Amino acid sequence: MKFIHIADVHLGASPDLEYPWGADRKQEIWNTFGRVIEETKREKADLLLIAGDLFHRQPLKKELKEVNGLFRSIPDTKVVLIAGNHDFIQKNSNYRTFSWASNVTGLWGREMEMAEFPEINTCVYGLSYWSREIREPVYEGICPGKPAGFQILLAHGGDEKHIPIRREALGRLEFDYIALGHIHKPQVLIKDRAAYAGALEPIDRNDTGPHGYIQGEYNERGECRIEFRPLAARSYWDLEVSVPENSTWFELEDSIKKQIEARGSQNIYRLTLDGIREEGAALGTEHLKTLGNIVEIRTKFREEWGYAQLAKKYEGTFLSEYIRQFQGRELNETEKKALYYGVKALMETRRE
Ligand SMILES: [Mn+2]
Repeated sequence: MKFIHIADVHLGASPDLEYPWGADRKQEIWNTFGRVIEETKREKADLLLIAGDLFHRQPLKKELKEVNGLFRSIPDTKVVLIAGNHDFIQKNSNYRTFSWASNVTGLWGREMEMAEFPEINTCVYGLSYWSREIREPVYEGICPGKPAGFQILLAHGGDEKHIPIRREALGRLEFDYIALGHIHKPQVLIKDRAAYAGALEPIDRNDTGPHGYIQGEYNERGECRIEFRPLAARSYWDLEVSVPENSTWFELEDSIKKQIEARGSQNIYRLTLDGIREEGAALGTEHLKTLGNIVEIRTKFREEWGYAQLAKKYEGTFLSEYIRQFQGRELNETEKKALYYGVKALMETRRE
């Protein structure tokens, strides 16, 4: 029995809208979901598990029509899904009233339900969110009703407001596999037994690293094996560039460009400049954002060049006096330049 486990697709989300690449993100999330369906077909998976938050908010009818069309295109695969905290079941939820293709099972109840698939000797258990938050650890102590076959729990949560999940408690549950959603970072909680597939596409800049889906197989000997497969169109990465002491601004730009090229120019970067001089940061880190998909820039200043340190080091001199005039308030661009060039001039006279 072969299965594919995805979670937190967040269809309808548009991350990074204020950035140039943001215009494509909404469509990319839909496209990657489409590619999962293709993978399911190519792998001839028996089961597609969707562990909540397929949608970023309440799904519209026309959106469900698209999703259902994709599900209908894989008639040999059973699709089982639950609603998470983002797409929770509201009074008039389209999830419940929609007429789904015959291979689709939604476990929409607020209490645990079971879907049985005798042809693949498998049962899938799960419940849906009926509110934005569930603070009770509702998965603790539940047990599968059927002793034989492959028993799967489809679960969503893992923080204090969204069904707290303790790893030890999960370990005691008698399921063969627990397909988890809600935490966006893909991670295995118990080897080959419980895992978060992670968000299919990263949804915000904190979802760093690879994203994709989990593929699993359950054999006749009752053994389960899972593996993570990256599929996302882009990922967020932390990029730390150390700035050599005597490097020029052009060399710095060049080095950033090369590193972005090497790690994939489609990816989105959180850039940290380590050892940059304070005046460099004042003069143009914003401009660096044009070198690639850079979502934020952090600076770690070179110790000996921090203005505060300089003022302390040269206490009682004109240099220190000069720096203090600019301290303790927000500086405008002209003032930043005045501070920089002033300090530069005073430092140079000191050396003579
Ligand atoms: Mn969630």
